[in-house]
Amino acid sequence: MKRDRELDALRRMLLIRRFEEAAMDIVRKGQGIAGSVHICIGQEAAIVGSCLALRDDDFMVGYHRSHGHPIAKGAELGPLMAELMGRRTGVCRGKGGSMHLADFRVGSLGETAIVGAGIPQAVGAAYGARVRGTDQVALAFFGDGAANIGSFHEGLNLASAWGVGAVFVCENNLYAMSTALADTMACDSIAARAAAYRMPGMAVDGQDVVAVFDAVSEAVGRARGGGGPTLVEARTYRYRDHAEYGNLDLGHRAIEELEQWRTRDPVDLLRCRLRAEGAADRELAEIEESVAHEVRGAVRFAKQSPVPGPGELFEDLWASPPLEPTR
Ligand SMILES: Cc1ncc(C[n+]2csc(CCOP(=O)(O)OP(=O)(O)O)c2C)c(N)n1
Ligand SMILES: [Mg+2]
Repeated sequence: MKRDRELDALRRMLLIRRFEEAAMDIVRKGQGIAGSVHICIGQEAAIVGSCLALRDDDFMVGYHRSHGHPIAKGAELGPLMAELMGRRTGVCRGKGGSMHLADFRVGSLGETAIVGAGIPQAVGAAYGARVRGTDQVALAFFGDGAANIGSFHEGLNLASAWGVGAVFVCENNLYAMSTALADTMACDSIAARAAAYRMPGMAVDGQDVVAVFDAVSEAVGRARGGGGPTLVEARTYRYRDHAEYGNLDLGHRAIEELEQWRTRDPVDLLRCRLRAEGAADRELAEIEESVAHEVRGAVRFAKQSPVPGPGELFEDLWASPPLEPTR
Protein backbone atom coordinates (compact mmCIF):
# COMPACT_ATOMS: atom_id res chain seq x y z
CA MET A 1 0.00 0.00 0.00
CA LYS A 2 1.38 3.40 -0.95
CA ARG A 3 1.81 6.05 1.73
CA ASP A 4 -1.04 8.27 0.43
CA ARG A 5 -3.39 5.34 0.51
CA GLU A 6 -2.31 4.49 4.07
CA LEU A 7 -3.11 8.06 5.12
CA ASP A 8 -6.47 7.78 3.36
CA ALA A 9 -7.09 4.49 5.16
CA LEU A 10 -6.35 6.15 8.51
CA ARG A 11 -8.75 8.98 7.67
CA ARG A 12 -11.54 6.57 6.74
CA MET A 13 -10.98 4.38 9.81
CA LEU A 14 -11.12 7.44 12.06
CA LEU A 15 -14.25 8.71 10.28
CA ILE A 16 -15.96 5.41 11.11
CA ARG A 17 -14.81 5.42 14.74
CA ARG A 18 -15.74 9.03 15.46
CA PHE A 19 -19.05 8.73 13.55
CA GLU A 20 -20.02 5.73 15.67
CA GLU A 21 -18.88 7.37 18.90
CA ALA A 22 -21.16 10.28 18.01
CA ALA A 23 -24.02 7.87 17.24
CA MET A 24 -23.56 6.11 20.61
CA ASP A 25 -23.62 9.48 22.34
CA ILE A 26 -26.93 10.35 20.65
CA VAL A 27 -28.41 6.97 21.67
CA ARG A 28 -27.27 7.34 25.30
CA LYS A 29 -28.65 10.84 25.59
CA GLY A 30 -31.92 9.89 23.91
CA GLN A 31 -31.42 12.61 21.33
CA GLY A 32 -33.25 11.08 18.41
CA ILE A 33 -31.97 7.66 17.26
CA ALA A 34 -34.87 5.25 17.70
CA GLY A 35 -33.99 1.73 18.87
CA SER A 36 -30.42 0.55 19.01
CA VAL A 37 -27.33 0.77 16.82
CA HIS A 38 -24.84 -2.00 16.03
CA ILE A 39 -21.36 -0.59 16.47
CA CYS A 40 -18.38 -1.87 14.43
CA ILE A 41 -15.64 -0.10 16.41
CA GLY A 42 -12.64 -2.46 16.50
CA GLN A 43 -13.41 -3.83 13.01
CA GLU A 44 -12.45 -0.75 10.98
CA ALA A 45 -9.40 -2.28 9.26
CA ALA A 46 -11.41 -5.15 7.79
CA ILE A 47 -13.97 -2.70 6.42
CA VAL A 48 -11.64 0.00 5.09
CA GLY A 49 -9.01 -2.40 3.72
CA SER A 50 -11.74 -4.14 1.72
CA CYS A 51 -13.46 -1.01 0.39
CA LEU A 52 -10.16 0.57 -0.64
CA ALA A 53 -9.59 -2.44 -2.89
CA LEU A 54 -12.78 -1.56 -4.80
CA ARG A 55 -13.30 0.98 -7.57
CA ASP A 56 -15.80 3.80 -7.05
CA ASP A 57 -18.22 2.14 -9.48
CA ASP A 58 -17.98 -1.30 -7.84
CA PHE A 59 -20.82 -2.53 -5.63
CA MET A 60 -20.85 -3.23 -1.93
CA VAL A 61 -23.52 -4.81 0.25
CA GLY A 62 -23.42 -4.48 4.02
CA TYR A 63 -25.26 -6.12 6.89
CA HIS A 64 -26.75 -5.09 10.26
CA ARG A 65 -23.41 -3.76 11.60
CA SER A 66 -22.78 -1.47 8.66
CA HIS A 67 -22.46 2.21 9.41
CA GLY A 68 -18.77 1.89 8.60
CA HIS A 69 -19.11 0.23 5.21
CA PRO A 70 -20.71 3.10 3.25
CA ILE A 71 -18.31 5.49 5.00
CA ALA A 72 -15.38 3.39 3.81
CA LYS A 73 -16.89 3.38 0.29
CA GLY A 74 -16.93 7.18 0.31
CA ALA A 75 -20.46 8.14 1.37
CA GLU A 76 -21.10 11.58 2.85
CA LEU A 77 -21.46 11.52 6.63
CA GLY A 78 -24.33 14.02 6.98
CA PRO A 79 -27.00 12.00 5.11
CA LEU A 80 -25.85 8.83 6.92
CA MET A 81 -26.24 10.41 10.36
CA ALA A 82 -29.55 11.93 9.24
CA GLU A 83 -30.73 8.42 8.30
CA LEU A 84 -29.79 7.10 11.75
CA MET A 85 -31.93 9.91 13.20
CA GLY A 86 -34.87 9.23 10.85
CA ARG A 87 -34.59 12.59 9.09
CA ARG A 88 -35.86 13.50 5.64
CA THR A 89 -32.31 14.30 4.47
CA GLY A 90 -31.14 10.77 5.26
CA VAL A 91 -29.80 8.44 2.56
CA CYS A 92 -33.17 6.62 2.61
CA ARG A 93 -35.12 9.77 3.45
CA GLY A 94 -35.32 8.76 7.05
CA LYS A 95 -37.36 5.61 6.49
CA GLY A 96 -34.61 3.01 6.80
CA GLY A 97 -32.62 3.91 9.88
CA SER A 98 -29.36 2.44 11.13
CA MET A 99 -29.73 -1.03 9.60
CA HIS A 100 -30.86 0.09 6.14
CA LEU A 101 -28.25 2.50 4.87
CA ALA A 102 -28.03 2.48 1.08
CA ASP A 103 -26.17 5.07 -0.94
CA PHE A 104 -26.23 4.19 -4.64
CA ARG A 105 -24.02 7.20 -5.44
CA VAL A 106 -21.06 5.27 -4.03
CA GLY A 107 -22.19 1.78 -5.02
CA SER A 108 -23.48 0.98 -1.54
CA LEU A 109 -26.46 -1.21 -2.43
CA GLY A 110 -27.85 -1.49 1.05
CA GLU A 111 -28.02 -3.36 4.30
CA THR A 112 -30.47 -5.62 5.97
CA ALA A 113 -31.30 -6.89 9.43
CA ILE A 114 -31.81 -10.40 8.05
CA VAL A 115 -28.56 -12.19 8.80
CA GLY A 116 -26.91 -13.44 5.59
CA ALA A 117 -29.46 -11.79 3.26
CA GLY A 118 -26.91 -9.46 1.61
CA ILE A 119 -24.84 -12.35 0.25
CA PRO A 120 -27.22 -13.40 -2.58
CA GLN A 121 -27.79 -9.71 -3.34
CA ALA A 122 -24.09 -9.28 -4.09
CA VAL A 123 -24.20 -12.37 -6.29
CA GLY A 124 -27.11 -10.77 -8.15
CA ALA A 125 -25.21 -7.48 -8.54
CA ALA A 126 -22.18 -9.33 -9.90
CA TYR A 127 -24.38 -11.28 -12.30
CA GLY A 128 -26.03 -8.00 -13.36
CA ALA A 129 -22.62 -6.54 -14.19
CA ARG A 130 -21.95 -9.50 -16.44
CA VAL A 131 -25.33 -9.13 -18.19
CA ARG A 132 -24.61 -5.43 -18.80
CA GLY A 133 -21.11 -6.28 -20.01
CA THR A 134 -19.25 -4.19 -17.42
CA ASP A 135 -16.30 -5.36 -15.33
CA GLN A 136 -17.78 -4.12 -12.04
CA VAL A 137 -17.20 -6.27 -8.98
CA ALA A 138 -19.70 -6.82 -6.13
CA LEU A 139 -18.46 -7.34 -2.59
CA ALA A 140 -20.60 -8.71 0.24
CA PHE A 141 -19.71 -8.10 3.89
CA PHE A 142 -21.17 -10.32 6.60
CA GLY A 143 -20.39 -11.73 10.03
CA ASP A 144 -19.24 -15.14 11.23
CA GLY A 145 -22.82 -15.93 12.30
CA ALA A 146 -23.96 -15.43 8.72
CA ALA A 147 -21.48 -18.08 7.57
CA ASN A 148 -23.74 -20.64 9.31
CA ILE A 149 -26.87 -19.44 7.49
CA GLY A 150 -28.31 -21.04 4.36
CA SER A 151 -28.02 -17.94 2.16
CA PHE A 152 -24.21 -17.97 2.65
CA HIS A 153 -24.03 -21.46 1.16
CA GLU A 154 -26.59 -20.73 -1.56
CA GLY A 155 -24.84 -17.51 -2.51
CA LEU A 156 -21.32 -18.95 -2.65
CA ASN A 157 -22.52 -21.99 -4.54
CA LEU A 158 -24.27 -20.01 -7.30
CA ALA A 159 -21.50 -17.41 -7.53
CA SER A 160 -19.00 -20.17 -8.22
CA ALA A 161 -21.28 -22.20 -10.50
CA TRP A 162 -21.87 -19.07 -12.60
CA GLY A 163 -18.31 -17.76 -12.18
CA VAL A 164 -19.49 -14.21 -11.38
CA GLY A 165 -17.24 -11.41 -10.13
CA ALA A 166 -18.20 -11.46 -6.45
CA VAL A 167 -16.00 -11.14 -3.36
CA PHE A 168 -17.24 -12.42 0.00
CA VAL A 169 -15.69 -10.78 3.05
CA CYS A 170 -16.54 -12.37 6.38
CA GLU A 171 -15.76 -10.16 9.37
CA ASN A 172 -15.17 -12.92 11.88
CA ASN A 173 -15.48 -11.15 15.25
CA LEU A 174 -15.83 -14.51 17.04
CA TYR A 175 -19.40 -13.93 18.26
CA ALA A 176 -22.94 -13.92 16.90
CA MET A 177 -24.85 -11.86 19.46
CA SER A 178 -23.71 -13.55 22.71
CA THR A 179 -22.90 -16.94 21.18
CA ALA A 180 -19.23 -17.80 20.71
CA LEU A 181 -18.43 -19.08 17.23
CA ALA A 182 -16.60 -22.03 18.76
CA ASP A 183 -19.92 -23.28 20.18
CA THR A 184 -21.78 -23.28 16.87
CA MET A 185 -19.31 -23.97 14.07
CA ALA A 186 -18.20 -27.47 13.21
CA CYS A 187 -14.81 -26.39 11.85
CA ASP A 188 -12.44 -23.66 13.00
CA SER A 189 -11.92 -21.88 9.68
CA ILE A 190 -14.55 -20.02 7.68
CA ALA A 191 -12.07 -19.54 4.81
CA ALA A 192 -11.77 -23.35 4.51
CA ARG A 193 -15.44 -23.52 3.49
CA ALA A 194 -14.47 -21.97 0.15
CA ALA A 195 -13.10 -25.34 -0.96
CA ALA A 196 -16.63 -26.79 -0.91
CA TYR A 197 -17.60 -24.22 -3.53
CA ARG A 198 -14.46 -24.54 -5.65
CA MET A 199 -13.24 -21.02 -5.00
CA PRO A 200 -10.12 -19.67 -3.29
CA GLY A 201 -10.44 -19.01 0.45
CA MET A 202 -8.11 -16.61 2.23
CA ALA A 203 -7.74 -15.99 5.99
CA VAL A 204 -6.30 -12.62 6.88
CA ASP A 205 -5.42 -10.59 9.97
CA GLY A 206 -8.46 -8.31 10.16
CA GLN A 207 -6.68 -5.83 12.44
CA ASP A 208 -4.11 -5.01 9.76
CA VAL A 209 -5.60 -2.75 7.11
CA VAL A 210 -2.68 -3.35 4.72
CA ALA A 211 -3.02 -7.14 4.96
CA VAL A 212 -6.77 -6.88 4.31
CA PHE A 213 -6.22 -4.52 1.39
CA ASP A 214 -3.67 -6.88 -0.18
CA ALA A 215 -5.89 -9.96 0.18
CA VAL A 216 -9.06 -8.26 -1.05
CA SER A 217 -7.20 -6.58 -3.92
CA GLU A 218 -6.12 -10.02 -5.10
CA ALA A 219 -9.72 -11.25 -4.86
CA VAL A 220 -11.08 -8.17 -6.64
CA GLY A 221 -8.49 -8.52 -9.42
CA ARG A 222 -9.52 -12.14 -9.94
CA ALA A 223 -13.22 -11.22 -9.98
CA ARG A 224 -12.71 -8.36 -12.44
CA GLY A 225 -10.59 -10.49 -14.74
CA GLY A 226 -13.26 -13.19 -15.07
CA GLY A 227 -11.61 -15.56 -12.57
CA GLY A 228 -14.71 -15.89 -10.39
CA PRO A 229 -15.43 -15.36 -6.71
CA THR A 230 -13.24 -15.54 -3.58
CA LEU A 231 -14.04 -15.93 0.11
CA VAL A 232 -11.95 -13.79 2.48
CA GLU A 233 -12.13 -14.32 6.24
CA ALA A 234 -10.88 -11.31 8.22
CA ARG A 235 -10.32 -12.18 11.88
CA THR A 236 -11.27 -9.21 14.00
CA TYR A 237 -13.14 -8.19 17.17
CA ARG A 238 -15.93 -5.86 18.17
CA TYR A 239 -15.30 -3.71 21.23
CA ARG A 240 -18.92 -2.93 22.05
CA ASP A 241 -21.93 -5.12 22.77
CA HIS A 242 -23.91 -6.76 20.00
CA ALA A 243 -26.20 -3.71 19.99
CA GLU A 244 -25.82 -0.39 21.71
CA TYR A 245 -28.46 0.68 24.19
CA GLY A 246 -26.26 2.49 26.70
CA ASN A 247 -23.71 0.89 29.01
CA LEU A 248 -21.28 -1.85 28.00
CA ASP A 249 -22.40 -5.31 29.15
CA LEU A 250 -19.67 -7.90 28.81
CA GLY A 251 -21.86 -10.73 30.08
CA HIS A 252 -20.86 -13.17 27.36
CA ARG A 253 -17.10 -12.58 27.23
CA ALA A 254 -14.16 -11.85 29.51
CA ILE A 255 -12.82 -8.33 29.92
CA GLU A 256 -9.31 -9.82 29.52
CA GLU A 257 -10.23 -10.99 26.02
CA LEU A 258 -11.37 -7.48 25.06
CA GLU A 259 -8.22 -5.93 26.56
CA GLN A 260 -6.05 -8.42 24.68
CA TRP A 261 -7.63 -7.43 21.34
CA ARG A 262 -7.29 -3.75 22.18
CA THR A 263 -3.51 -4.20 22.28
CA ARG A 264 -3.80 -4.74 18.51
CA ASP A 265 -6.22 -1.93 17.84
CA PRO A 266 -6.49 -1.43 14.05
CA VAL A 267 -6.23 2.37 14.20
CA ASP A 268 -3.22 2.24 16.55
CA LEU A 269 -1.49 -0.35 14.36
CA LEU A 270 -1.85 1.86 11.29
CA ARG A 271 -0.68 4.97 13.17
CA CYS A 272 2.42 3.02 14.32
CA ARG A 273 3.11 1.89 10.78
CA LEU A 274 2.80 5.44 9.45
CA ARG A 275 5.10 6.81 12.17
CA ALA A 276 7.68 4.12 11.40
CA GLU A 277 7.47 5.19 7.74
CA GLY A 278 8.21 8.79 8.71
CA ALA A 279 4.79 10.42 9.11
CA ALA A 280 4.96 13.46 11.37
CA ASP A 281 2.77 13.72 14.48
CA ARG A 282 1.42 17.00 13.09
CA GLU A 283 0.26 15.26 9.89
CA LEU A 284 -1.58 12.57 11.86
CA ALA A 285 -3.09 15.15 14.23
CA GLU A 286 -4.43 17.12 11.26
CA ILE A 287 -6.28 14.03 10.05
CA GLU A 288 -7.82 13.62 13.53
CA GLU A 289 -8.89 17.26 13.57
CA SER A 290 -10.46 17.25 10.12
CA VAL A 291 -12.29 14.00 10.93
CA ALA A 292 -13.66 15.46 14.17
CA HIS A 293 -14.78 18.54 12.25
CA GLU A 294 -16.52 16.44 9.61
CA VAL A 295 -18.36 14.33 12.21
CA ARG A 296 -19.48 17.43 14.15
CA GLY A 297 -20.82 18.83 10.87
CA ALA A 298 -22.70 15.59 10.16
CA VAL A 299 -24.34 15.59 13.60
CA ARG A 300 -25.32 19.26 13.20
CA PHE A 301 -26.75 18.57 9.73
CA ALA A 302 -28.77 15.60 11.03
CA LYS A 303 -30.12 17.39 14.09
CA GLN A 304 -31.17 20.42 12.05
CA SER A 305 -32.94 18.31 9.41
CA PRO A 306 -36.72 17.82 9.49
CA VAL A 307 -38.40 14.46 10.04
CA PRO A 308 -40.55 13.17 7.14
CA GLY A 309 -44.21 14.13 7.37
CA PRO A 310 -47.14 11.66 7.34
CA GLY A 311 -47.83 12.61 3.72
CA GLU A 312 -44.45 11.14 2.72
CA LEU A 313 -45.16 7.78 4.32
CA PHE A 314 -45.72 5.91 1.08
CA GLU A 315 -43.21 7.79 -1.07
CA ASP A 316 -40.04 6.03 -2.27
CA LEU A 317 -41.43 2.60 -1.48
CA TRP A 318 -41.04 -0.35 -3.81
CA ALA A 319 -44.74 -0.36 -4.79
CA SER A 320 -47.67 2.04 -4.50
CA PRO A 321 -49.80 1.46 -1.42
CA PRO A 322 -52.90 -0.63 -2.03
CA LEU A 323 -54.76 1.34 0.62
CA GLU A 324 -54.97 4.98 1.57
CA PRO A 325 -53.70 5.70 5.08
CA THR A 326 -56.69 5.89 7.39
CA ARG A 327 -55.29 8.78 9.45
C1 LIG B 1 -32.06 -14.79 9.70
C2 LIG B 1 -31.82 -14.15 11.03
N1 LIG B 1 -31.63 -14.95 12.11
C3 LIG B 1 -31.38 -14.40 13.33
C4 LIG B 1 -31.36 -13.03 13.48
C5 LIG B 1 -31.06 -12.41 14.84
N2 LIG B 1 -29.67 -11.89 14.82
C6 LIG B 1 -29.39 -10.60 14.55
S1 LIG B 1 -27.76 -10.30 14.52
C7 LIG B 1 -27.38 -11.89 14.89
C8 LIG B 1 -25.97 -12.34 15.04
C9 LIG B 1 -25.18 -12.16 13.81
O1 LIG B 1 -23.85 -12.47 14.06
P1 LIG B 1 -22.74 -12.23 12.97
O2 LIG B 1 -23.22 -12.67 11.66
O3 LIG B 1 -21.50 -12.86 13.49
O4 LIG B 1 -22.59 -10.64 12.94
P2 LIG B 1 -22.07 -9.66 14.11
O5 LIG B 1 -23.30 -9.22 14.86
O6 LIG B 1 -21.12 -10.40 14.94
O7 LIG B 1 -21.46 -8.52 13.42
C10 LIG B 1 -28.53 -12.66 15.02
C11 LIG B 1 -28.56 -14.09 15.34
C12 LIG B 1 -31.59 -12.24 12.33
N3 LIG B 1 -31.57 -10.91 12.40
N4 LIG B 1 -31.78 -12.81 11.13
MG1 LIG C 1 -19.94 -12.05 14.57
